[in-house]
Amino acid sequence: MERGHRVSKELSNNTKPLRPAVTDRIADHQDVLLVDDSTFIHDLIKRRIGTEALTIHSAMDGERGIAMAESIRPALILLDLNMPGMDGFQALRRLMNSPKLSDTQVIVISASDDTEDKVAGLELGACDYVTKPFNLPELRARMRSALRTHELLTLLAERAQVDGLTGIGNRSCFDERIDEEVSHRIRTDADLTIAMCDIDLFKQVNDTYGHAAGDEVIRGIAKIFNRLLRKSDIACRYGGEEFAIMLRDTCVQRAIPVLDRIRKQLEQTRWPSHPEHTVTCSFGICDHPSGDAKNPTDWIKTADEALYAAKHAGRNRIYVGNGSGMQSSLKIAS
Ligand code: GH3
Ligand code: MG
Ligand code: MG
Repeated sequence: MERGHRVSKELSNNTKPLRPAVTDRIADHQDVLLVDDSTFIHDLIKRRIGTEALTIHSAMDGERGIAMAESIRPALILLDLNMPGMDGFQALRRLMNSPKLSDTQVIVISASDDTEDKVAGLELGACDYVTKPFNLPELRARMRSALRTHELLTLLAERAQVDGLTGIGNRSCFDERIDEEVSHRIRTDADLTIAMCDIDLFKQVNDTYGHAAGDEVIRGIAKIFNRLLRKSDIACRYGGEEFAIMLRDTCVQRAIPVLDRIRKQLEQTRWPSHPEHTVTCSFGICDHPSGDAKNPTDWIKTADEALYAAKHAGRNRIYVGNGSGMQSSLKIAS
């Protein structure tokens, strides 16, 4: 509530408060980028609209505006149409095509009252069009509306990456993060360990104690990951009873004891619905992928093959797969 009220107050003194559900989500601080060749407009907007909660960044032309937008990733861009060099329409087209700016809202601000310009701006993807000279309360209200849309899009994107049962990341989250981490590793030669983890004989838990008891185990394992992994590590629910784990800046030799602590913790966990029935997990670690080290799919494939070998060898153990295939996997623990 607090945060939203602050933004709504900052943006407008006498407009209606935001709806509560949205209000709760308005971020503490928002970045707005103004792209305009007039220093007068920059002064006016900075003085009358910029606040502690709303930082106004300035770019004087389209080219610079695009570069700043991609580095700041503002919630909102106020974009002039008539600028020397690249005009506002060209800039708008480029901003709309930038994957980094998919949630960024753009309001065109232009002296042109021409319907064709308005239609073109909106059709290119601007969320609004305000004519100059603008009325400040009206501009504030329109900015507030655009910032609310940005907030909702961000919230939707976040929710789409969270697993509903456990609250940890889902498959889509993992797929995105592994792409980033594998590229980072290639660029910097940083250590990276990828592991897959699958609950052993989980079907028995569901069949014997019911689906709700099975769900409790899945949730419990996610909590163990949260507790025993570092903040920088990423554990996601990869599918049904399978988890994928990324240990950043961690070589396999360091990752093994971490995962083994999780394995042992699970072995010792007593579940409220079936204290007599222990649940275990098998782990497969990718040391070096057997295929292309640049390809995240090959990292997962190698970890999966190691997991399969761990299952085959009797479950509740950790296997490591490397470029030479499964024959060279080490049995780490059982
Ligand atoms: P293994 O050790 O070989 O992995 O045996 P398993 O029994 O764990 O493997 P199997 O693939 O035969 O069964 C997995 C079970 O996991 C079947 C499926 O119903 C259950 N499962 C998948 N997702 C969920 C879920 O969200 N909740 C519950 N309760 N069960 C789930
Ligand atoms: Mg299983
Ligand atoms: Mg399975």
